[in-house]
Amino acid sequence: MQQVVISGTGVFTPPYAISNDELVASFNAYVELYNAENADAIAAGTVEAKAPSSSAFITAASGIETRYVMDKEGILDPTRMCPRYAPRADDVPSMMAEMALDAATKALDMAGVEAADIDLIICAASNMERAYPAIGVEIQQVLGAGGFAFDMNVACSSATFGIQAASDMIRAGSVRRALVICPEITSGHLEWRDRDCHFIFGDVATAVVLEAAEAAQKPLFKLRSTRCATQFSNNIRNNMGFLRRAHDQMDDRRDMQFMQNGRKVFKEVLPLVSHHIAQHMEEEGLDATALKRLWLHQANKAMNDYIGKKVLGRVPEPGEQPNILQDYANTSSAGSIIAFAKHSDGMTAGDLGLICSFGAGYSVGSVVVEKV
Ligand code: CO8
Repeated sequence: MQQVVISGTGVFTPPYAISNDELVASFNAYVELYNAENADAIAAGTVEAKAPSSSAFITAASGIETRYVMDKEGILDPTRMCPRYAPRADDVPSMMAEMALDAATKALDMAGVEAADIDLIICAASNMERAYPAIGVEIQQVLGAGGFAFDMNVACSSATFGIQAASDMIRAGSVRRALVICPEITSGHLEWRDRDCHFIFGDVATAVVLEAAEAAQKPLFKLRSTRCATQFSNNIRNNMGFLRRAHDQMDDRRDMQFMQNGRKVFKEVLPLVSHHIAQHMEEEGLDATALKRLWLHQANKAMNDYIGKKVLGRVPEPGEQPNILQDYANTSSAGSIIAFAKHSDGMTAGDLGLICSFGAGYSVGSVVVEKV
């Protein structure tokens, strides 16, 4: 069996940032317009008035302070409340491929690997810009990579599930070098008119280079082991799909965007993740207290504080469980990888760390790495 290493990471950060204050100002302007337009129905009790959002609530409930997006104007326009992306001709790279190219180039540079030497690309994300051809195959082409590529969607756990799939193939010898890329355009499937969730997500792309250890010039981390688990739940759901037309449902329905029961997710996912990590450690014969760094999924600061304490058996020291959600918000599958890419310095050879994602499905993925 081949030993697998991570030798490069890359993060593409979109050009526009939206602060909580900017987001709330536009949301509240939208609410005023909505309530004025529906004043009669609200008075008659047939339509519910919308309540305003607040920056103080967002920061306290989530830890999020700002987010990056691919378009700011459309999102902040109270008469629109969603990004505006011009359709692209078939011979122009898609948005996901463009974002992926930036993150992948950075990761390849770090690894000292040529695109042509990559023989597997997994485009792992919580939504694909189109049904087919696979975005991964397009990325393979714009990057100039060899081998083969495919798309996979396990929502927030797409990156860790992608890392497990790629590393299993490297171990088995069917590929030598892989890129797991997570281009997340969450702004396209977030309901910006819903105050319960309008603040949660941001856009980004991440890339990770995985190689057979004997082929790697600049190994950063050995991959010790991976574990994936799923358990069906409707508490995070998006019903947008190709059967819409057949269902005679072409209208602007709420369930065609991201929906969640945040409180239930909070309560149900925390024990699932804590148990998953404990079991992974036990099966590996590792004591979780030996973990020097936790790069957790970035959905909610309180969730991460809880998991960090549960795993280490104490409140993590500053830097042991780095968060990036204050700057990037929840970027679905990319969150734990941004934390890993930006906060893996200061570790010494032999130090262990854990990348862990969790989210819709439900899904949980964990990756134990050892600093080279
Ligand atoms: N401003 C002011 N008040 C608000 C707002 C707001 N924006 N929103 C809600 N409130 C009010 C509520 O109405 C409620 O009022 P009341 O008590 O009078 O009823 C009060 O604040 C408390 O509301 P909540 O109970 O909902 O607040 P919470 O403390 O639970 O915080 C969170 C809400 C932050 C959403 C929290 O529940 C949470 O983080 N839950 C976990 C979420 C999570 O991890 N989800 C995973 C989703 S990510 C994923 O799986 C990927 C999916 C694919 C990507 C999709 C991309 C678009």
